[in-house]
Amino acid sequence: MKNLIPFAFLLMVFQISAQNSAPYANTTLIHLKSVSPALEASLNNLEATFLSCREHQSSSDIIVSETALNWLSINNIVFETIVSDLKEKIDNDNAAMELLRSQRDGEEWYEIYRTYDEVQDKLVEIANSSSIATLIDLGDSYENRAINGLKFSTGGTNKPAVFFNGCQHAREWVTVMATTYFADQLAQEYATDNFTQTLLDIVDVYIVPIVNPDGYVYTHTTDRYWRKNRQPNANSSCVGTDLNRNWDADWNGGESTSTSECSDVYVGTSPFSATEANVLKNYMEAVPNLVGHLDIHSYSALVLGPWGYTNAESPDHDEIVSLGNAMNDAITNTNNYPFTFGVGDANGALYLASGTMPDWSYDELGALGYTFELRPNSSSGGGFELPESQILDACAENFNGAMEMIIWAAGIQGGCMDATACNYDVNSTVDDGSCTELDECGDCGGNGPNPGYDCDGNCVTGETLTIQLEDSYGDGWNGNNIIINGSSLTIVSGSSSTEVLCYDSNSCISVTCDGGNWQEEVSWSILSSDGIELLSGGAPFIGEFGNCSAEISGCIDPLASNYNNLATIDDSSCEYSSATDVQIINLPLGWYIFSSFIQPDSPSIDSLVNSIVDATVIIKDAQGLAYLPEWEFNAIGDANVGDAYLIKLLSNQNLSISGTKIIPEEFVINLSEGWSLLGYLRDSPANLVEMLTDINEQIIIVKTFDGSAYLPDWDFNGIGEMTPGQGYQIKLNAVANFSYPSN
Ligand code: 0X9
Ligand code: ZN
Repeated sequence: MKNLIPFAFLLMVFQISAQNSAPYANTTLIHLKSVSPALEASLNNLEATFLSCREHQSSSDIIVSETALNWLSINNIVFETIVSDLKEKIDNDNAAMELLRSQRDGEEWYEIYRTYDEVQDKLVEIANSSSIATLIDLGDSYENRAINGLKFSTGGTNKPAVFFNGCQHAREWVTVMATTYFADQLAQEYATDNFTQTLLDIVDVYIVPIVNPDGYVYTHTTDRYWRKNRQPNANSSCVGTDLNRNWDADWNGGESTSTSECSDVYVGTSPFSATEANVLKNYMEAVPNLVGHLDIHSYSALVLGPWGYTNAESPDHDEIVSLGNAMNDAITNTNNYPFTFGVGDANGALYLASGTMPDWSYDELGALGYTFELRPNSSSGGGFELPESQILDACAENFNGAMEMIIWAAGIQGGCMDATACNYDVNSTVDDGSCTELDECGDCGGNGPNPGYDCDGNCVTGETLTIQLEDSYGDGWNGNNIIINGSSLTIVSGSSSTEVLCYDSNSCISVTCDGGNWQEEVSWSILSSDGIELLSGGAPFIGEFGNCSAEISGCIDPLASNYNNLATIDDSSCEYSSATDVQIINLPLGWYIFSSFIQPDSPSIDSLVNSIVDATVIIKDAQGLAYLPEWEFNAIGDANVGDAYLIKLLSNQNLSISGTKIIPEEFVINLSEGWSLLGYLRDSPANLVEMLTDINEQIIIVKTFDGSAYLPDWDFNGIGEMTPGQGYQIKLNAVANFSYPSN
């Protein structure tokens, strides 16, 4: 696998990953506000998978079959639908991920979820580029995959050591990214940052991103929500042990455990009966002077300290709370994404669990053993499928939290040691680079007054608005936020809240409200300083108020004789003096795939996009040849009829193409085996399956720029209609040619 060239590898990933949705055909992801043990038992009988985590029992995210869904409705049990067709959601996520992969050259490693093989390669790369990181091989998984990691050490013996691992649970993909990022960043900071050098001179650090490689691979190939390892069980057709129930600390103690082989929390036949738990145990026992351990999971946004199996206080309670709070604050302060720290069941935020890894590392090795539950905080934030756009934020949060454990292990007090700085800390023993200055309002490290206010908190521009927030159920806004010109407000708990904001009445104020569960309970209104209601609504909501210029409709094509330069939306009224045919293509900000039904008068790609050149970053053809306006570099040459092109723009644009309209039925499109970019040559939308019926046998997949896919083998058309102006990525198993039907 390792030696395959990247492109072939990339295609393979998609072929296999398309099937990890199969177990979720005809299932729905729902959210229940309260789950009694009786209800949990009934749902389990009707096929339900609890995605567990935060607030289990008092509220839960559950994958249910159609039968279970009907049963809930018949019994009048109130639930919220998060994803109505889970299989389609996984398919769409896979297609979107694949599109990201095909558009990027791999340099943005942490912006795409990575496979086991990619992580293995990355660990080697980090080891090769760092003077203090060595690749460690802890042992093999049940299916004989290597469990690898990195050891950071500057030499010496019996130094305090800390151990970090991700992915005991296969489906928790972001933990693999976050632990790999942690290792990568640590290596880079060691090379450049004095404070990190000081830390790593004192402490040895072990990082193992994937401790359950078989399960992780299985979530890519076969079942996106697999949790356990892949070890068969005697006398049962059900596979796998929950690694985080297989450790010898209150093993099989009954807190979120099961002795049923089919359960997601199956404890195994004895402590360390799971190959991977045993490999980890042997390795960790041999690390001298292990003082800290962090087991990284998702999702719930929590920091958890020992014990996990009981609410009784541990012998080192005070120290555990102090480090736990330090890690929790470091995470939360990274991006203001709130985490919660707790021990035991964290005051009901989670549940107790017997036989977990951090309880074992604390109990047996005397290392302070913690669990992180990374982003998101709930299923409505993506659950185990944290959007790829948030991977880097999650990685940065985890990095700052984990660094606190290294700082604690080093036994130093990091802080600002410059006596002239406003945050000078007399107690610090090492300067951590945090020294800062007073801002114009006299706040140490502040950013000056909030927009619209002076340093005393007076509203200096425009008016003071009153925002009234209500929740009809009385339990807060459940993750929803109203964002008014960038200021985010919510009700944390209870039924109402009143806030004030300062705004400039000469401007246009944008308002959105979204992001959480139970949106029908949400309402709000915005009042002017003299009590007049300016806007009101619920969730979801997108709108604006204030001085927002109305949209003007008209002809927006500069080539037309009746071009209206004030118009913002096209009303199809454009008239052209000559017999020239024109197509206006609406191109969105970011990446898009476009094509045209016009044979352009001037076909070279640079003259084609001349009117939008300032907003164009790059255009690529199917061969990867590029046009880069900034460099005046055009490797594409002329645009070909029937082809489509990838384009990246800095803002929305209307591209006008003039020339001669193509007669679709007279134009033969030749497609090669493998990937191509296919244009659409008709002037009105039509069903994709009907358009491509002549080459259906050869099609493996067709995709759009936004990740929708047509998969003939699965009889799945997530694209629907082909649209004029759009282009499509298409993969064929053999060469083929065809023509579109007539307009
Ligand atoms: O159940 C688990 O193993 C962990 N949660 S997850 O959703 N990632 O599976 C939590 C285990 C730690 N629990 C406590 N410390 N209470
Ligand atoms: Zn987990």
